[in-house]
Amino acid sequence: MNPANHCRHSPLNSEPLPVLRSLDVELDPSPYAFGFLRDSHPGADDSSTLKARISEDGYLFMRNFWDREKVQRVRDSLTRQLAQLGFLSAGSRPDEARSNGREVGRAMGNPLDQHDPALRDLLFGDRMTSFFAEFLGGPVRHFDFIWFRTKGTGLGSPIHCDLVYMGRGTHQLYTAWVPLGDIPIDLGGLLILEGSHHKSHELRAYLSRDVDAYCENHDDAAEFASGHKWWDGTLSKNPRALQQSLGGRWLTAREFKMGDALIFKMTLVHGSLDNTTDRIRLSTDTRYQLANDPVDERWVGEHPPGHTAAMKRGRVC
Ligand SMILES: O=C(O)CCC(=O)C(=O)O
Ligand SMILES: [Fe+2]
Repeated sequence: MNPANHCRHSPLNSEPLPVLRSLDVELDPSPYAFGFLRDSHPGADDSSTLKARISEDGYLFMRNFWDREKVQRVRDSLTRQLAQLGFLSAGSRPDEARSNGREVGRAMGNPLDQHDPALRDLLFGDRMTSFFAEFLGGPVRHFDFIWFRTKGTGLGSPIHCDLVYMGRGTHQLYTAWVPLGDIPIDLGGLLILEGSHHKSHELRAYLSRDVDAYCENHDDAAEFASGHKWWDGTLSKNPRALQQSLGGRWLTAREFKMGDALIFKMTLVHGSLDNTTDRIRLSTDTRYQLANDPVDERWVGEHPPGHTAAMKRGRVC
């Protein structure tokens, strides 16, 4: 590698940034194409300030939303599971989450325990529920399904908006992305495309889709209905080209910390940075809405059906 190419100086901050890639595509580090998330301050800010902030930014980045110790207990439980299930490098400390190269699995079919009490208490306990009750102005409910991200060395998540996976109930639904460990930039944290929640008109064809819907009058309808074929919800395979065409900067944090929470809207474009370390990036994402609003049936109940065949919907198109 050319050493001159290895690090770039971001004009936004004097610390050098490594070359950043998402989906193996090098991001443009210039100040009009890349930057950092801005902090919000729940507690200091009232709910009307937070509402104004989320309509402006599409997200709320809340540092120290929980005590580190509370999140550490969840991490301990999950890294213990990863060790027991044989995903960690022999002789390493579980807390390092050092991968032995075996892939843990994507959000669907991830082997970590959805019912872990410490995890559920963190994500669905009083702190989170009262935050959303205040923010949304009424009693709230959450989706029961928890999306685990256990990403070892390699590519980040596909670029997408959450709406295409969970838009069958209210669209006044929010994602909470929660780092379960400190996530320095080389471990591949979340990437958000600035201002993209204001681009719903440009993205209308994409946003009107549903990953479990298919055209029943097409030749391959039976394969879609059974789940043998599917559209995976990807908006773009090229984050650099998308940023150029849609505008806004790709935003992330130099380091997400245990205790932070990032809350964002269904129509905000996001993905994640590639993980260039040998450690597993651990995080979850979960969803919250007003309890009285309609809910997407795929994600609630004791065993949420998710993207199973029973949830496929055919229509003439
Ligand atoms: O953590 C990731 O890589 C993706 C997370 C995500 O898509 C989400 O929080 O909605
Ligand atoms: Fe997402």
